[in-house]
Amino acid sequence: MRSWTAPRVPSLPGAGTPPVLHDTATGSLRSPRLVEGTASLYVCGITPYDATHLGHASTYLAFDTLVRAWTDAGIDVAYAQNTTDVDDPLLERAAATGVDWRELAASQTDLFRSDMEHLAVIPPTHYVAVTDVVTDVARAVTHLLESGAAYRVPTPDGAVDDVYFDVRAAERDTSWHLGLESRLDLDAMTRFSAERGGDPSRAGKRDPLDPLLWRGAREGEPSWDSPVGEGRPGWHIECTVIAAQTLPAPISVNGGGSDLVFPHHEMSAAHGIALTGHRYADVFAHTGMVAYSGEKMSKSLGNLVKVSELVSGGADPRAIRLAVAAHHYRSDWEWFDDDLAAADDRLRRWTTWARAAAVTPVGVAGDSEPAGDLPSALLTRVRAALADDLDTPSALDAVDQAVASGAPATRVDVDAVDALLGVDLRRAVDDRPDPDSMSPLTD
Ligand code: 5CA
Ligand code: ZN
Repeated sequence: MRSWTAPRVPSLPGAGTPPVLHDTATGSLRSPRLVEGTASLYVCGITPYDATHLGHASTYLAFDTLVRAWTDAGIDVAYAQNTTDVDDPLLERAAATGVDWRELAASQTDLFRSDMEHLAVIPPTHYVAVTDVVTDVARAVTHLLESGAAYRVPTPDGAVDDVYFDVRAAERDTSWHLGLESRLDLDAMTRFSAERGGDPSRAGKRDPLDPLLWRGAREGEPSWDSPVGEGRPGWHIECTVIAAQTLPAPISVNGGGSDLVFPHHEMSAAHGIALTGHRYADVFAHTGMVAYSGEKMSKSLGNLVKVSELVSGGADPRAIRLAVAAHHYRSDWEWFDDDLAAADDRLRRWTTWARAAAVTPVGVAGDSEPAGDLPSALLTRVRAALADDLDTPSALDAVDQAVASGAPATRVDVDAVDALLGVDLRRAVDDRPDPDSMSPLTD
């Protein structure tokens, strides 16, 4: 599936340090392992039934910062992201609004692409829709049935079978165990399973926590003919299959919001080991939850601040990016409406400062280094902040201090803010790109 247009990323003198990241599975800071010099990243994508809100944006901006830091450290990055374009909440929204579910998914995915372009997010190498891998998921489910890691559960009327993953069999036959990734106790797992798409009380399961792998066809629901029978994929297996198809195992970093710690990433990891025999991911990284009006911002609650609405209301996307970067990616935080004005102030101060920099043509990543440039003190500070578990608040402080020092910006300073923080200071604040002149989405 097409992703979106990449922003221009200036190359910087010298090289950054690859970041250490907090790993949920060990509770410690770790340096993600690379495979043959390449860092691989899988980030769980949107379920496209409503527009990108600031919670999603903050998750994708955090991993964009990781991609930028890796690239600056001279590391090749392979990045995959899915879009859950067939799932219960999407189907429910489509039914409630009388829109075809495919059209709803396509239009919201398009809006997400344009939000990501506005926010200067580097696109994934592989952007994969679940509806494009249904047969591959069915084959994986067949494999799990054959190896004894999965079993069929008929619906109460016996009309169709669903297929479930057998967590106890996986614990017996692989190096995975419940809690390996989430480090939660059984009570918490059961609660989260019920709250986050699981069905611990479904009759006929071997264990309440066994997750759905394949949902047999129901009247009025989309379904595909497949080796495992007519139906559609369960949630966790979609990410396992897409990651296995696009990235080497183990993935260097498996990422998403902290609402995915359990069951989603625990079960993706279990499916991965059961399918490939390899550990699923080296580091499991999770972003904090963004709240609004006192509660987690979520499509199901409807307390959303949408990126597209902020932008169409006149917000400078760079200010949105700065407002998000003012929070550490791991903290839970609440969006307040005046956050944007504060970020806009900061952006104005920074662009005024940047005007002093020599505005000569800049190199882009892959070009040879601009001759004669050395890392500036600011670049060194920003690199050090990001190397320390993507500490964007400290990086913003470093820029604030450089701006306040009275010393003029150098070209390297301006490039550093652009390449590492995704904020291009060469454009004045009121110099908005004409939305109609934005480059078209490419394959
Ligand atoms: N399609 C699945 C993942 S396979 C999904 O969770 N979709 S989502 O649209 O609900 O969320 C997309 C991404 O945004 C996920 O990584 C999720 O963890 C993250 N996310 C959702 N809500 C918030 C929030 N309020 N704050 C921060 N991140 C969030
Ligand atoms: Zn996922």
